[in-house]
This record gives sequence, structure tokens and C-alpha cells, in this order.
Amino acid sequence: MNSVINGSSQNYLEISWFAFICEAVEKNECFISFKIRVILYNELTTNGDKGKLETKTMEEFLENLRWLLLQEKSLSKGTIIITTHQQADPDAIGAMIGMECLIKEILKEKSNIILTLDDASVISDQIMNYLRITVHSKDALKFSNVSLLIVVDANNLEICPIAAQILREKDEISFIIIDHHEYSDDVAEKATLYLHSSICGSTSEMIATLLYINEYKINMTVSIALTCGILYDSGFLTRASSRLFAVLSYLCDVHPDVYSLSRNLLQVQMGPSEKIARIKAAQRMRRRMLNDLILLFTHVSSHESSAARALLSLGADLVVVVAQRKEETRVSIRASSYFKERTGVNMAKDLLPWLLNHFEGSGGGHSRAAGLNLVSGVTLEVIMQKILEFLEQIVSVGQEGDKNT
Ligand SMILES: [Mn+2]
Repeated sequence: MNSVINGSSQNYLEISWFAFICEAVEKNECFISFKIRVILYNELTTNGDKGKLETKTMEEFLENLRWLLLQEKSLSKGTIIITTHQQADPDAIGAMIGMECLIKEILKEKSNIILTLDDASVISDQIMNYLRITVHSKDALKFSNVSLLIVVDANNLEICPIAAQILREKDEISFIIIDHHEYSDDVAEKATLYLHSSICGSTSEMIATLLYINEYKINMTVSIALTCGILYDSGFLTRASSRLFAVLSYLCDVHPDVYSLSRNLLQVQMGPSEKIARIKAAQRMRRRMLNDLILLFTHVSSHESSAARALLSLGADLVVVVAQRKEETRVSIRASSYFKERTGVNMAKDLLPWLLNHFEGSGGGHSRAAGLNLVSGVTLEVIMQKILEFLEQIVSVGQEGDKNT
């Protein structure tokens, strides 16, 4: 199938999504309204002209997904690959499992769907073991028969080596991406269908919504997988929107234990190396002030994102943790909501491009959390210097406090 690209549109469209919560509240005619951005690229077959088809709602996305799967019989005959970013987190896992269900539900016939991963986090492994989910490693796969590629929870193919490889090898393949990170022109250009929403706190939430709209009768496995994804990405609901509770009510209605089981699955005893990494990060940290904002810079050899989260919880406003490895330098950045409020700086949209202008590598993230994979040899010193340079353009940095403890 030929996918057609014809520029990108950036319309935000207000849609209403009738809420199942209403069913619980008798005669209540309330609805949940939220903004969602869906960009679709498709082939217009009616007049032979190639053009762009744009949708406004999740419902329309679903219609187009159905159209794509059912119209193009060859798609469902070949192998459908569902994959995600490296170090797959519970949201990525939940989204993959939910997406598999949605495709099966639409095709209603035997289809060959394969979940595949580069690697997964410890918590994700725990969830997959409990739910007995089979995922394939890249090495076990032959990509020759792939007819459709679906990527969830990523806006950058550089962090999805499997997807990147498939697209390199098969350029005519249909490619769907569903994601809640920042909108990416690059992805929009490559994708046959691109469902994007940065107002959804997780990709699992987006896919739960699609399942709901598709009137899918949810089962325990999918329910737990998606609930884990939602709980993980919302910080156990600390960043929940009111809409999210409606989604959770749909998921958790399956069984009274869904919520507690999911919570338990997300608990992981921290291993000694992670604890030590956090403590070393604290010992080595350097502190700078940006007016009343506290900036911390440090380095570890592994567990950089865990260390960044730990230091943020101490009260820092911006934390930058650098992990220099043989093959690359990883950088994990976290900001407090106060930092975002005061500076207006969006980590993924503002700081990341600035850093990638100066250092070779790739990165991705959200407004308050970002990660970079840079070429090896980049030190904490130079990264710190570049970040301070960036921040100085926004507000003058105080010189007080460059302490090692
Ligand atoms: Mn996510």
C-alpha cells in the first residue's frame, strides 16, 4: 500500500467523548470534553488522486484503522509487528498489549500479531511475567513477511531500533504510531496513521479510550496491563486528569482487584546497585541557583533516571544526571512543576533541541522530563555549561552555591 505524505497539519480540535461515567450516574447528561490531535495520512482511492486525510477524533482514527486493516487484506495476511521504545516501561507494555487486542477485535479472524521489544525495565518484566505475555526479541524475528508496523509510546524512531530497521528494510510498509509525547513532524511524515495526544498522560490511556469506543469487552489481562501503564505514567495518579478516572472506571470494572493488583505489580524492591547510584549521585552533586530555582548536576555510571527522580524529590527544581558509558553518554533531565511555571521552559521542546544542536546524539521526552543518548566522551562539565548557557538566555543565573554536597 502506498502511503502518501502531503505536509502536516497542527490543528487542535475540541471533541466531546461521551463518557461511560455517565452510565454510572443516572440520567446525567454530562460529557467529557478534551482536546485531541489526530493526524492521519492516507491514500485517497476514489479519484486516484493522492492526498491527505485528516481526522478530528479518536472515533475517526478508529474508522481509519478499521478501513486500513479490513480494506487491505494483504495487511492482515502478513505479520503485524507491534513494538515500542528501548527500555520499555509499563506504559509501553500496556499500550502494546492493548493494541494487540484492538487489532484482533477489528480483524475478528486469525491474524499473526507479534509483540517485539529491544529490552524492558525491571518493572515491565515483572508485569509481563505475571500476565504471561510472550514478547519476541529482535533476533528471533524474520521481518520479511511484515505487512504492518505499529509503534506505541514513542515519538522518535532512533529510540526504536526494531521499528527503524523494519522501515529501512521495507519502505513500502504501512506504519502506524500511537503516542502521547511531543508531536513529531518527522514521525508524521513517515506514518500511514499517526494518533497523537499530548494531553493524555499515557499511551495506555489513549488505547483504553480506543478500546472503549470500539465497545471492547475488556478482560483481566488487558485491564491490568493498561491500568499498570496508566498508574506508572501518571505517578500513581498524582498527575491524573478527571477524564482519567473515567478511563480507569472502564478498566477496573472488570474485577474488584484490578487496581490493587496493578499497584502491587508496580512495586519493585530497589536493587543495591540502584540504591548506590542514587546515593553517589547525591554525594557528587553540584548545586547552582537560578534566582530561587535550585539546579542540581551530577553523574553516575548507571540508573541515571532513578537518580534524577530521587534528587528531584529532595526539593530540586532541575536535575541533570549524566552517565558516561563506553559506547555513549546518557543524560537524564527532570524539572519540577515550579521550574516549568517560572521559566516556561519545556524540556523536550526547548532544552533538548538546544543540546542536540551542540552535541551529537538523539533524545526525547516530555515538558518536565527528558533523556538524551549522546556520543561517548561528552562530560558532565560541558553539558552543565551548555545548560547554564541556555538558562542564562532566559534568566540570569546566580553565582552562589557551587557546592559538592
Ligand atoms: Mn508513556
